[in-house]
Amino acid sequence: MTISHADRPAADPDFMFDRETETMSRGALADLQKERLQWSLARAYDNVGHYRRSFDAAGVKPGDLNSLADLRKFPFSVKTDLRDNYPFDIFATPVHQLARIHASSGTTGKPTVVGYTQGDLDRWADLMARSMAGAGARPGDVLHNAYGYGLFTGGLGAHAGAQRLGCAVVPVSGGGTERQVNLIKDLGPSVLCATPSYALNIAEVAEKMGIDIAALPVRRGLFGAEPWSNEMRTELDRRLGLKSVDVYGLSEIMGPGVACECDVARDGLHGWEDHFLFEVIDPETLEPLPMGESGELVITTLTKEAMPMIRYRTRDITRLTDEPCACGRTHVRIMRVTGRDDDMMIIRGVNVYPSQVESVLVGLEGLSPHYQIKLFKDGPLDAMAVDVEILPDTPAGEDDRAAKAHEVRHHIKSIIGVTCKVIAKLPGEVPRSEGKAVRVVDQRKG
Ligand code: DLL
Repeated sequence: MTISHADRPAADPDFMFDRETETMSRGALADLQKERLQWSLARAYDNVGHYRRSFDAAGVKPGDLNSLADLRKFPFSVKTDLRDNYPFDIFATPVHQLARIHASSGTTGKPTVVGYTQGDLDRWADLMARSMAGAGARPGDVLHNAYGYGLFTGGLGAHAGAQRLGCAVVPVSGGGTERQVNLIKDLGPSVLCATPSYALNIAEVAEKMGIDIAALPVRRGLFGAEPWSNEMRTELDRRLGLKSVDVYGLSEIMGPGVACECDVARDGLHGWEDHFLFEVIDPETLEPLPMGESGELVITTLTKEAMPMIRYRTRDITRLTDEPCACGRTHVRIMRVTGRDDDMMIIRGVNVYPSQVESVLVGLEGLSPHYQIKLFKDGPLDAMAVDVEILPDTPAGEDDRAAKAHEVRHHIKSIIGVTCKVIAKLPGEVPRSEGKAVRVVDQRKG
């Protein structure tokens, strides 16, 4: 059977899920933020022992907030606050009033547990629908959701948003990639949701199966949950024949849909300021940085009932811009998250993020976009080795690969300024991702 979308009404290119809020004046947004911030601070202080103690220790009370700038008087919160209050003590709602609980996988130590009231879930679905519409999804679209379902917020978060927008969701989750490709061929989704690394895996498996996804109806990719570069975007757009859009979020704050690019500009992710307040701080001095300067993103929730987060340090490195956007949305843009400050490697005195290495590798002639970084000790110093992979139809002899490795090493040195080891592997030898890619393997211990 061939897929026909001919009976579908033409989609409105200017559609917004919530135009009134998305284009609200900056003044009206600030008024709304102040009112909601006062509510959120009071909710946290009155219901969560952790906030009561930390506000008291800092000598501040919710009533001290007279302007948005007064938020600076309030203490930060960090991930260990969730672990220290495991599992439910950071909640402002009794457990029997919760509607959902998610958790991080917790490979090290205790998982981080996050909770939602029904109202929180409704607002999350609205914000994800808003994000998806901004990215170019429309009511009536078939949406293939390859974010993992389960404790990870990606699958269920995207699912609820797509349903709220009026899409038909294919809840496929991650893995079983050949089956995913067949479903994409047979069901003809117009939107694909996945991590960028899994989207790349889908593209590769489809090519091996002789299926040209670029020739199918899929026209938008909503990719996020991990750092990715503009070079990777170009690669995914080309191989999947779609326009890929960056979506950001974190479980502690909500899940996916905290911010999303619009498909008009694809230049920074609109952070939904009616529900979150964004700051960027210097991670060393903890001082707020002026608009436009790069630092650590700090987020305060304005409407979360179950788990208000006050000045939460995300560890994500980015910058904000309030320059007007071509799409007409007024909400501040969070520029592409280059990485987390705990992902930053210091190699012979040079600070390097995995996504910088990705920018250099993706698109180099004869190389596939798959890579993995290994950190090891070279005497007392940290050193970096990069596994890259040659394309199937390139010369694969030992000398050929050594020459390729040498060339890549030279590019990394001249662009990032760091000396590293490069190993050119055979096609398929670098591990493929089914969710968040493992970009760095730390071999420094043992
Ligand atoms: O990854 C939520 C999500 C699901 C976002 C699906 C987008 C799409 P966590 O598992 O709690 O939640 O991981 C959050 O992932 O602090 C960032 O370090 C990273 N991250 C998320 N989105 C992006 C992105 C989900 N677009 C952590 N670019 C965050 C770069 C991202 N990093």
